[in-house]
Amino acid sequence: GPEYDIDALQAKWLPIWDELKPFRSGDPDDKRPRKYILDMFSYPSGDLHMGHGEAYALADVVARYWRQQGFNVMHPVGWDSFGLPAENAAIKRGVNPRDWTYGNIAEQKASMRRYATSVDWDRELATSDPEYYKWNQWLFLKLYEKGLAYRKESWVNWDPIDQTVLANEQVLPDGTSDRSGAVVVKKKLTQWYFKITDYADRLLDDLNQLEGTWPAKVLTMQRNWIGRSIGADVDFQIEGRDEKITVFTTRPDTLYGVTFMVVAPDSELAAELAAGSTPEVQANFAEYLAQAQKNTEIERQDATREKTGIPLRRFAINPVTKERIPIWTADYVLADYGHGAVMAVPAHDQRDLDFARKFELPVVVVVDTNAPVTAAIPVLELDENGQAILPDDLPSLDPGTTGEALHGDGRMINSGPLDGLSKNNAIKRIIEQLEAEGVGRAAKTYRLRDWLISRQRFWGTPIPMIHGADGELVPVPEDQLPVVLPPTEGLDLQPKGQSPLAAATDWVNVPDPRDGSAALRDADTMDTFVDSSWYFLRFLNPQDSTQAFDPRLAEKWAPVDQYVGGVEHAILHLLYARFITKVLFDMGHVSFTEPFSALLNQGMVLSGGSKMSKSKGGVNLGDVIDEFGVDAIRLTMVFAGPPEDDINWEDVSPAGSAKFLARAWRLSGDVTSHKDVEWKTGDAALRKQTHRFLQDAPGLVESFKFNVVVARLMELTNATRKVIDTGAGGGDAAVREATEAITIGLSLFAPYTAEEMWERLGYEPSVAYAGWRKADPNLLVEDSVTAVLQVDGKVRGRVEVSPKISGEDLEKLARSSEAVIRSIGDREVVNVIVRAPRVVNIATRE
Ligand code: ANZ
Repeated sequence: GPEYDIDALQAKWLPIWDELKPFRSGDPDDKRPRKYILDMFSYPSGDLHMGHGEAYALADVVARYWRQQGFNVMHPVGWDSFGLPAENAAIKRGVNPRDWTYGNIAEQKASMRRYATSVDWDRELATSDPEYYKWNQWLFLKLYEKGLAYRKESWVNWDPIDQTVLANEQVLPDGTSDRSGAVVVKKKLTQWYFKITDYADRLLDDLNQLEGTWPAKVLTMQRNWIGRSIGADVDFQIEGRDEKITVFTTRPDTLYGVTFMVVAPDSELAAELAAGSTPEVQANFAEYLAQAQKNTEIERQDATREKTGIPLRRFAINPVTKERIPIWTADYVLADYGHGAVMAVPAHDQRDLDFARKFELPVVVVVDTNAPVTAAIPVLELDENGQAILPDDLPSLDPGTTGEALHGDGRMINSGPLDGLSKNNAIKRIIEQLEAEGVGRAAKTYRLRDWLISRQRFWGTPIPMIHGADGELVPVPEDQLPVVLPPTEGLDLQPKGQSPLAAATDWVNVPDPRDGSAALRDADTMDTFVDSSWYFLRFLNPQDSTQAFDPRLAEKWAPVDQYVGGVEHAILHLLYARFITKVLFDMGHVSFTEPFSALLNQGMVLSGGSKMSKSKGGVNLGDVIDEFGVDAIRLTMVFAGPPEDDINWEDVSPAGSAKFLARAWRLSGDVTSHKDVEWKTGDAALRKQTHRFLQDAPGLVESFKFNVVVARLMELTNATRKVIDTGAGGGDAAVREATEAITIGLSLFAPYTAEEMWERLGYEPSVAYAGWRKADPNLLVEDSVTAVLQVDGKVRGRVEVSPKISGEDLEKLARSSEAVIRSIGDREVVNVIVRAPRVVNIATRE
């Protein structure tokens, strides 16, 4: 017979699907329930790689599954096509970033089409199209109107290789840029920010809604990133300065133990305090600041690093003890956390203690951590006088000597009115006192910083603002959007700390919208994370030139039911998309507050234990597809294990997948019975196995156990083959039934093979329209057991029941048995003993 030829199938079916468009989702009259299934869109920096291959195969199972279950599925695709790689390639190779980007999109698109994910190509979009980025500009203006977009001068993360600022999120834990690998330094610049910190509480609290549908790991990462701390702000009077210094502390209970104060060297406060001090301090300070700025934030927070710092020879007054305490500056205090200053409590904070020991500052214990706070302490032994024998290994309460700060709970000491209280009660009491005296208040602080969105680069969305000659900022009027990027010709794209757009004279010089006078465009472009913060809404009507998205369509389709993508986006992208969604909610544009109801993070495809990438080499997706075919690769991706696990390419067998597909395909050629076969006949065991598969597969898919579904398909294929070869042959109705179930199941993973099988079984394309087959409950009954029904110990009947029958059901059966009813007669039932599934005994009396 004919051979299984995947290349031929690929060539045959792709144009037919193009014609049929079975994955369109836009019909407004479609009455089916809806599902929105989305993969994180791709950055077109080259052809698709193995990671795309995995993510797209997984998301496509979900999309195809819900379609089979009778849903109208939206599964769009697009390109996250602005960003540095295009610009860097342009600089390195002299190509136009536009040509480079759109060339890559064409390449990826061809590969993706061949990969046959069930996407609605009519919804394709690219963020670098003016039709798209116009709406980024609209969004920017809306945020600006609400006071959520603002400019400020501040220390920013500066990538000295790419010559651009980076968001905190783009600085890796080792202090290097996630883009260029350069060691990130600090630079003072005026930049645009989005006020995400206004949303910190909601971004944190709403994570609870995602519990169970987002990976726990991602929820934790988001929570830590937002990093809410609860405590108090305390005001300290400064000698020789009118304004007080406010510090944030999580431990206001330790206020009586404050022995000095520390301000961040790179804070304005430090500069001011130093300036008002001696010339010697001023000189030392300048030197220390320069030193401190060489360190990354990560280094500064490293608890094991030797503490450094200098005294500012200025003094503060402790608001409760009225003691005069020295003010120091040290780089372990960060300028942009809390208020950039700390009240140092060396007895109870390890950083403060390390610092105090190094510079010989006093240590005052204010919490007796040996004093029990609750009754839940070990029972002490008593001596002959009835006195408790204290263990002699109680920890020392002298951190100044031991070097170990006392972190635990205990009873307050040396703390005036707080003495004897537990930590939590002391916190409550002291906050009341501070508030009453007007020198402090309950407060929260977050790790989250405002989102720095401006970039001094070319290939991004121009910021739609104009700088008037009078220094005023004027928004570009909405009817003048989009502000389209100028041509690159004649522009020097080489990074230099200022946007290359500033040199596009014709573009940058504009009339002031207020009076037509000479003005300048803002030359910065937006962080590409702005582009991806709302793209899921643009997919709903990507061609709409009148609005960013249609609120009525958003009402229908959004939020996204299932989002699929890599864990590398666990913080940045997801946080920004959540933020923008809440902003749109507050403006009344959407009625939901979370963009992605469920999230699946696929694992990575590894080669030799490390992530495959263009630079590190490894297996190329196009090559393995050429060798084994699309279906075998897709099947291999889902069969390798649970989706969230990494795949070691050495451990999987695309050749094995191809062999299985050929086996399944061969079944469809061996089925000789007709479509209008008498379904209720044929090999009984095979029918049971088929219906067990139809019953179990949906639950398995919905819990992402795709690999188990594939294993079950393999078993069913083997069983069907056995019946053909040794039993009734291909004419058996059960063989057709099984093969059809296999085809429909396989269409989730191997679309070309399944489509061809469907045709060979005598159906019109496409198998995507086939729908899932319902299992026949009669074929799901397991082998039965005989239960004995007794009355007063005498057997009165027997029934066949499921081995899984509940005691309650068995008792009901017994009580409804005619023989049992007759035997009970008019006697009273006093006791029923049920031992499911074997026996029921009913005891009676007269
Ligand atoms: C006094 C104190 C006593 C503190 C004590 C802790 C323990 P988290 O939990 O991370 O929010 N702090 C405040 N601002 C800081 C800054 N800009 N740079 C470095 N450290 C800063 O940490 C809050 C604690 O970190 C605050 O509470 C403060 O030290 C310090 F037994 O105040 B604590």
